[in-house]
Amino acid sequence: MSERKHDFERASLSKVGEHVRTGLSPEILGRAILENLYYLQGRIPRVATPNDWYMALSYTVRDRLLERWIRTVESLQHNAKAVGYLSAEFLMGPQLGKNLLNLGIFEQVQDAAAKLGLNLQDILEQEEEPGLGNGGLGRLAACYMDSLASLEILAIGYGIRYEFGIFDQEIREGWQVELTDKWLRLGNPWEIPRPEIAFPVGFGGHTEACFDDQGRYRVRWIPEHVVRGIAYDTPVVGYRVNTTNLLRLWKAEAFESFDLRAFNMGDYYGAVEEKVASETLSKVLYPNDEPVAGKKLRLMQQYFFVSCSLQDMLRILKLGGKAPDHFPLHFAVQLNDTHPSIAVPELMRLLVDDHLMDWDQAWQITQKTIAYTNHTLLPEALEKWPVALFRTTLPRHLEIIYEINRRFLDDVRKLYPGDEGRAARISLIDESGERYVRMAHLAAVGSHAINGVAVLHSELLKRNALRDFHELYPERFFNVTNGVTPRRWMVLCNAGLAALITGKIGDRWIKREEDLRKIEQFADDPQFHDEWRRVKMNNKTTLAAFIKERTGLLVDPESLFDIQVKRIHEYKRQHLNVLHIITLYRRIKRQPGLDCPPRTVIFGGKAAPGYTMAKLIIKLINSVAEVINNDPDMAGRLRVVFLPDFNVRNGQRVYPAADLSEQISTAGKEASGTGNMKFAMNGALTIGTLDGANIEIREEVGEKNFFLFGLTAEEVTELKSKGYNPMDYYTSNHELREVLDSLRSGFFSSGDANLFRPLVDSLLCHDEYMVLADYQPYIDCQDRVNRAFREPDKWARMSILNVARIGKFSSDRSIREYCRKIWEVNPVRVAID
Ligand code: NBG
Repeated sequence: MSERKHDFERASLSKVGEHVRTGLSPEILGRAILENLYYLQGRIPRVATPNDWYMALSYTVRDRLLERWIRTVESLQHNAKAVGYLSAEFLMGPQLGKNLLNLGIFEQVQDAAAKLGLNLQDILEQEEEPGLGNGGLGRLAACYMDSLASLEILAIGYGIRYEFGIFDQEIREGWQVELTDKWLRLGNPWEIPRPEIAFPVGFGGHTEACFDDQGRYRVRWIPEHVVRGIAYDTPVVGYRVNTTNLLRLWKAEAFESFDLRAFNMGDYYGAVEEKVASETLSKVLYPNDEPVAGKKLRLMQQYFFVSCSLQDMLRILKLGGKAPDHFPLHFAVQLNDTHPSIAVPELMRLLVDDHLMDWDQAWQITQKTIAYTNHTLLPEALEKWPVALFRTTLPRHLEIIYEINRRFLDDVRKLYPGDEGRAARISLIDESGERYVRMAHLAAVGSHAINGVAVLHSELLKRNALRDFHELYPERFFNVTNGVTPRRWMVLCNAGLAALITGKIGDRWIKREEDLRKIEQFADDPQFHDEWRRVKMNNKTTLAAFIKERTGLLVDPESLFDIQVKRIHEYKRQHLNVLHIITLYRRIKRQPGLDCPPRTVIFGGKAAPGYTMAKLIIKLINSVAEVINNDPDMAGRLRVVFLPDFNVRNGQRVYPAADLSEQISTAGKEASGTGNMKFAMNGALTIGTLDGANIEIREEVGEKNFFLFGLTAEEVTELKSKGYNPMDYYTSNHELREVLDSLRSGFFSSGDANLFRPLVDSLLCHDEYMVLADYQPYIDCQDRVNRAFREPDKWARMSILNVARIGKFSSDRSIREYCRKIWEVNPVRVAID
């Protein structure tokens, strides 16, 4: 009936021409914007605010996504196999520009806006980006959503609709100050709330065992309280295809608007408190880089979104008339790190307790369905939850975990009789002191596939963190090197470069990354060099203006833009970069005629609020900047900038303007990195260590086109085991000693000799990340950079070759690998009649 009505509407509409909700001509778009302004914002143009226009335009674009979206969801319900991507973070970035690009209506909308006297660029600026992630991991999930849709793979991204995303960063007197991110304040035109798609999620309470009337052993969980997860859906349209997938984020609400029982007893406020407590669940994103302590709310968040998501997949299965044992035929569930690994016992619980399936069958289904991606080797970041906390929060899940573990350890002991050391190491429960549930082990047992995110990382995973698992199940281990979407990270953020490339080789490269190779033939073409440099200069000029606006500092676009943007962390070694800056500063002071190109060193990145050392590194950068930028001897030679509030939007301004990309983590510590790929895609040359995906980038672009320095991962381990003494480097390296002494003397802190003491002491006493060992090789490598920058043709050639050979790092390639190696899903063409 509703189908017929739909058809009727279409037929009648086609007679009158374009529909105001779907038409794509500038005239119709313009009319649609005005209608939405009036009917959805309740405004007329004369009094409309910039946000009103942004909302009106966004609804206009969303209207144009809806038919594609509805058709895609239909395909899902017809049981084509889909990916369920479970991630506690989705760092989606601004949506409007990306949707215009993927729909192919950028120009039309620009025209329509112009006819209304509006500037599209200003409207784009208006959007508050959904910062529902910390950094690489969350942004990876967003790039994967873009590629999944663009490759016509059906997928649902499942996560949490945090009311407050990652904090906004301000710099006051050189220190980071965190401000709450109120991204929903002015409304979010992209999401559609689905109050009827809601699931109960229990917490606490106890379990009761019994035998049912057929004599089967059953367990009932009686939770102490129950919250409700409501779906909020955002469409994710692929590039120039119909496929429009779902990003389904869960918001927590109280189960009833208020507890009637409490209300009747006169405890109105008690009932409201319950409501408030339930809603706290999806209030705020936890910043990472803090030791994963027993934060109960965080565990509750993880269980909350995982339970809703699995219940939702079971619902979709049922809609298609399929029994729960069809789960792995219709969904490939990917765990983005261990944050969603509670999915293993939760799927078991749903199948065994709710659907009355027997254990063995449920276990088979669980393992066939789930796969796990590891994103870090840092021991302090490997999640573990105190057993005691688990017992009070998720008592039934703890029982299930114990049962999984009992069976698992039985198998292990059969294979390695008498090897109790191994059993203790591999157990899901860490019993060496206070007892903990090891979430990575839980994810590994419950999955049919385990992967790292770059070749080196996957190897180290097998060799160290999951060694025992690898010995047991070598066939479960894979590597899928990360990638980033060229739509956002080239076409959208670097229109000049994209136009230049497309002018030479056509635009197929936007979907077929291997096509980029075709620009290699222009690597020695002087005219192409000129155009290439002109694009870069334009981007640098734009960034310079932005730096002026945000920091008040004037920087010269002719200087070498040397950029490090990423989370602030000791292993990423922003402080090594600072040691180079101070070295350069001292050299120029000592020898004013020193021949080196002018440099602007730019930093950006947030520090976790509880990570004192990272915050001190931000202060250090700003203090050094203060001295250098105010020293007349440095004019035209050296500038240092800390660009506050690095996020997706600012990233789009930064990557296209870089000459040099700093990827200088201690080898073996950065799982992959993805900023490294974004820089290279935009023609920056990398100075980097053999870490994460740097290794593969260097392999692809050619070692001559990459500035390599530093210890290898093996050398790091070896040096550590031999006994690393940072003091040796301090005493034997005169220049390094002076640099560190200048920090200790208070020279960069207005005479306060104590300010940077914790940092210098940590370098001299432990130097966990081997900054001092890599200091001299880094400085020497920077000298090579200086020499190369002096030869513009050589530099342009290297830059062109970086872009021409970077195709591998498109997230389309990563997603194709996941589809083939792990998910066994195929593209489905979504038809629109
Ligand atoms: C991060 C790694 C990065 C990697 C991204 C995406 C976590 C836990 N890990 O190196 O540090 O690029 O994940 O895989 O955020």
